[in-house]
Amino acid sequence: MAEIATAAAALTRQGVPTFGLFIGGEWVESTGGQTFESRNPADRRDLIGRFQAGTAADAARAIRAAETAFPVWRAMPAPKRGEILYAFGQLMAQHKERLAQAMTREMGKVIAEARGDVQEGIDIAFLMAGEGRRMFGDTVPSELPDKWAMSIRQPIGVAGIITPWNFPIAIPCWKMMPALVAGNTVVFKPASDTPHCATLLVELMAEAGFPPGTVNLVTGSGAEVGDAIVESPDVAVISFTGSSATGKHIAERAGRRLKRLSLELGGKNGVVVLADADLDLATDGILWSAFGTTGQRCTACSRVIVDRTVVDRLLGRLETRARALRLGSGADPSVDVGPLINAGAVDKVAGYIDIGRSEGELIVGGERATAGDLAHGHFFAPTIFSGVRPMDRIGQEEIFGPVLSVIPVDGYDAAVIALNQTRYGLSSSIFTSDANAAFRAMRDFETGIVYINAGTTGAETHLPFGGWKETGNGHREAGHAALDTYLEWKSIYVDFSGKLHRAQIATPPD
Ligand code: UN1
Repeated sequence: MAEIATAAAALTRQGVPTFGLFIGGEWVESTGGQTFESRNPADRRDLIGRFQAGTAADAARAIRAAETAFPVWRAMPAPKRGEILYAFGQLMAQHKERLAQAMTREMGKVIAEARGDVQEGIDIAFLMAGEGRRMFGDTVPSELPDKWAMSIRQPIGVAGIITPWNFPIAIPCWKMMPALVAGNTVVFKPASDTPHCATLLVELMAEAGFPPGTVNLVTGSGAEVGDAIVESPDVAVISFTGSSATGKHIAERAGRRLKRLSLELGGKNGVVVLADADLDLATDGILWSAFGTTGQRCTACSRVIVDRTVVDRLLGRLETRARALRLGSGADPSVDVGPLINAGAVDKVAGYIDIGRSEGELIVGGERATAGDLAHGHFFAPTIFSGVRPMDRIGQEEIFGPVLSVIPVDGYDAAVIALNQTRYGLSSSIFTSDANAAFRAMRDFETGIVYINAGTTGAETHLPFGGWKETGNGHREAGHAALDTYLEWKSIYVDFSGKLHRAQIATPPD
């Protein structure tokens, strides 16, 4: 295919595009000589290409290249670094359709959502380009006469960027853009389900003018490449988005080295529907956030906590609309729900259906979708359980698929307790026409993101993104808050009195 006959695919063998690692500005083979395949989850017969199964030695090479590039990159004025980010944003905008098509083919999300994913990458590139002209420190009065006090922010060093497959363009950009504008250099390890998206992204970064070694790409497994990045004493900061289990594994290793670490992990996001809600609007918001991206968003709604007096009316609407959703290849613009990412994801969702049958009542879905061409992909019917109790497993555990649990409660106070009764805290929402209830929710919901009269997805890149409790470890992506992960503070005191000044102790007499 013409669109993948690119620099990265220069290693093509026997007609199958074979993509390289990107180290020190060059596309190279892994020292281990092994490759792995990437296939279309909507049709497993469609082979996208072969990718390098990177090794710990490849990671070490990439880290060395990033270390070598660091002094020059950090010395470039931040506004100039920002100009390269801006050029990269423009290139992404120019290639938006090509990137979106490649994403739908490799990851499966429907094409309109893939375009949105690329757009989030463009948005953060432009936002962070502007941060190159801000990156504020503080200038404050000193407590002593003839003394200047200020703080500035400086890059940390090499950033290890480990990303998931569900937002294969947006999330790498959320992490790499702030890391780079801050003056760090990057070693990027993408998920093994979406190496092609990562490769296309890095190709555009090279074209935009990021100097050799500033951005390095190492595809391969978490156990081999990811661990090597996390364990390396030469990587100063790690940013990871993915499962809680992997997050804990990384946190233990990074913690032993006192390494800075930003984690974005699981979610069990809930929508509260009060008795006075607009039920048609609530239905739209719930369906979009539960079954969009086939439920494979950190922000996906997987619990509806609804006032018992309206549960039947809401369920009726949800059931009718869920039955009408069209499954298929996301490349077809009339399709609503694409495939799950891989066979493991299908097995995991199927396992939760068995659990759900014993805990609640299955209203719709509950099985693999295999009719016609769907048999070639990883499809699962949108599923709704009713009568779920807050502490049931399907009401507590992250499923990361198209499975929605409906939990009836009595009134606002019971809804808040149910909503907060989870170890996660990423996103939440409330549908109500009562302004007082909306303001209570803004105060009471224990999540990093709260929506009023909208579903749980749709975060914009200029506000902080991240979760409370076990969803993360207190850091945020997006917004200027993202810079906190990638910058060190330096406080500077300039004494122009010509005398010894002793802070917190009286100034000596003249
Ligand atoms: C994620 O699933 O990790 O708010 C990111 C949203 C998107 C980002 C989701 N803007 O759903």
